[in-house]
Amino acid sequence: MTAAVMEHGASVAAPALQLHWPLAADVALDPHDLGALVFGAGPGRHPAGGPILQVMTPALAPARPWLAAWRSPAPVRAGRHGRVNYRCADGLLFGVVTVAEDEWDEASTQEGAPQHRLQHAAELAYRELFGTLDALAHPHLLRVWNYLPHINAEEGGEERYRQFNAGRQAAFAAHGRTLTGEVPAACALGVGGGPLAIAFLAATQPALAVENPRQVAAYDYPPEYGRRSPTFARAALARHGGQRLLFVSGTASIVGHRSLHAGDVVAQTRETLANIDALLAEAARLAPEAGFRAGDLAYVAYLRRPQDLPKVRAEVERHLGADAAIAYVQADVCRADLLVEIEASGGHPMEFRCR
Ligand code: 3EB
Repeated sequence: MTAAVMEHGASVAAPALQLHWPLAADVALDPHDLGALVFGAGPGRHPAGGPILQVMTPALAPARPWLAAWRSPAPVRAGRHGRVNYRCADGLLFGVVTVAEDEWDEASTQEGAPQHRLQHAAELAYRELFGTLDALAHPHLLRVWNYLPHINAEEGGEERYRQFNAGRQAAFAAHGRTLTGEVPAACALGVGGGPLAIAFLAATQPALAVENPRQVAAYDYPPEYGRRSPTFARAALARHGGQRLLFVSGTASIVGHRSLHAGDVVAQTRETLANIDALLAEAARLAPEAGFRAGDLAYVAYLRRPQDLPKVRAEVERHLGADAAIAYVQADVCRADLLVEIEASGGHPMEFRCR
């Protein structure tokens, strides 16, 4: 097992947000952790104490359960608001909300068919999320991790990812939030079961949304991808004390608004990495002093087919080097023709103990 600790910038003003990736011998938070996502742990392991999102996906590399924990050296305050379990410190708030699809919400606008259960669950989850941000005065949503059971399945005549988009957008609108422009970075992956599971990072200070010049903004996708557009930006650039943080959304083999290289996981991986490079160039244009470099980011790669791991890994290592901080998990991507999605974050110290 190797551990790499990378400091970005010689004089990062404390307190700085950090990312820790321990193997999950026990699924628990450090007292300084804001919260975590845990990948690859079985459904029987119920994490206790604090906002830990259990992502119901097999871990491919490392092939053991691991945590992505966001840590702040500042004193952490923990709490619950409605369905949201959260911790906050020094202007940042990490929260987790899950909604089982058999729950019903009277406050939902209930547009769409009643059998669109994931739409209602998404609207409820995001209403809870925004209610928490409003109540705790952390209005700026930076990054959202969305995990949807059976994302590509049809229900009530519509793909479940599309239902999710409708419910998410309805909640943004209900809370008076913009549907374009300054929207959060996000990812949306399909998992094998469990509730709709969402983790998020919000702040007292605003971030800057970053779009990819190679891609149509997701909120401008044409209607062929669903009756409501996805509400996310390609990346979010945030300032936290002396840190410049970059959250790169889940990125796939999409150019313009079209999926490219159907069936070819190697070409899809290359296109995805080209998209991330274009986004980093755009971030460098907006924040020239931040100096985000592809080789310095922390990555998670989601593979639809576990057997693609050697091919994807070879492309990634050719592009980022063999020492890149990247973990691989199995998950379904939000379009049925996509085989891989890669997300990243940068600008924070990280400790990567996953090899
Ligand atoms: C895409 O670019 C691929 O619905 O929140 C990537 C990141 C994707 C976030 C979301 C979806 C989402 O459209 C899928």
